[in-house]
Amino acid sequence: MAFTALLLVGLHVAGCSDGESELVDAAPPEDNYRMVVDAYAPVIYGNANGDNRIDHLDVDYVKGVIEGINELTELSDANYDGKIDEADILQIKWIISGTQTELTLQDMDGRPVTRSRNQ
Ligand SMILES: [Ca+2]
Ligand SMILES: [Ca+2]
Repeated sequence: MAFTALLLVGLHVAGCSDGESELVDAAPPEDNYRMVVDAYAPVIYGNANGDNRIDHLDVDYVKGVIEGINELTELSDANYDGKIDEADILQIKWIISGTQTELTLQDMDGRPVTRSRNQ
């Protein structure tokens, strides 16, 4: 990941140094970097809306799932107990504040792995 990011920075510098950038039609380097970051972002249960951030929007999203307004997503089950309820909202709030005791995320093969805080 670090190598890819460095490569993108290198391309950006090379594109600007001659004044006539040949990368004009390509996506801006910031967007490329964002794509790289997103591709390597860990998949964490609690990122209910799937935007690679865990914040208050996920709390709102899970509330919507419970109320039947939002589509159920796999990552809405923040505590990975197979049901979506208030405990998932609590877990997301704990993740946001950094006080969660357990965190479930997907490994590189997409398998859920639950880690306790002390691991
Ligand atoms: Ca999110
Ligand atoms: Ca749950």
